[in-house]
Amino acid sequence: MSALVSIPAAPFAFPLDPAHTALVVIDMQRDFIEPGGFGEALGNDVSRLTSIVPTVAALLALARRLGWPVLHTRESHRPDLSDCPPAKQRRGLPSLRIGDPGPMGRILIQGEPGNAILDAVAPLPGEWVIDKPGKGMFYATEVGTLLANHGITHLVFAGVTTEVCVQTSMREANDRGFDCLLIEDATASYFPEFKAAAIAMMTAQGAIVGWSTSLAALSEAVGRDYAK
Ligand code: C5J
Repeated sequence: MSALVSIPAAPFAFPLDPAHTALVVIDMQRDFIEPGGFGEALGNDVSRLTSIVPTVAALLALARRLGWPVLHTRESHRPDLSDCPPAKQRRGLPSLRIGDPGPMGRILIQGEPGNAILDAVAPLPGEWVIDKPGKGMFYATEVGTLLANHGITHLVFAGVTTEVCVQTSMREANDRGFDCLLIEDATASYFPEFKAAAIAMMTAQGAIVGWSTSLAALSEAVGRDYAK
């Protein structure tokens, strides 16, 4: 372990190990976030998701400046749906299911326009991009091996949606022994009450799943103690 940086956070200061930290950006995909995509077609108000894009971009810039590895995920399936359990495919609106033609190509299918990450927060060459068939980033992916091979012990989380893929991924990471910090203003839900509840649940009972803080608090602490 290298020198820890104390990040003001809830429920108490997060002990960041900057030399062993990666930024995880969950599912910043056009279909979830852009007006006219799958998320909006399901009846969701996407403005809550679009509003975090500048903050996620600023967080990415910070991580890149600090030299942290960056891992981007996409919720996506193979075109033949062989990695999509029938139980998952049956969910949602009967007229808009995974694999069906949607407003931006086939819904949640790899390579379709809607499945792409937004240009404003797009991966740079060399960053890790993981296609995940589940809500959690460890299920049926190489994420565990990748993080272990790079000695990562601490994860900073951003992305959408807070209570679905972000929370599931954070819980999976917590069970695997990672210390997890969620950046509150770099994550969003279609339902503000679900975002608040997810953060409350994860940080309760002495950080039972992990910690949360703001981008400003993270930025100021690493700027002061680490990134001189
Ligand atoms: C959802 C996600 N909400 N990325 N996916 O279905 O959270």
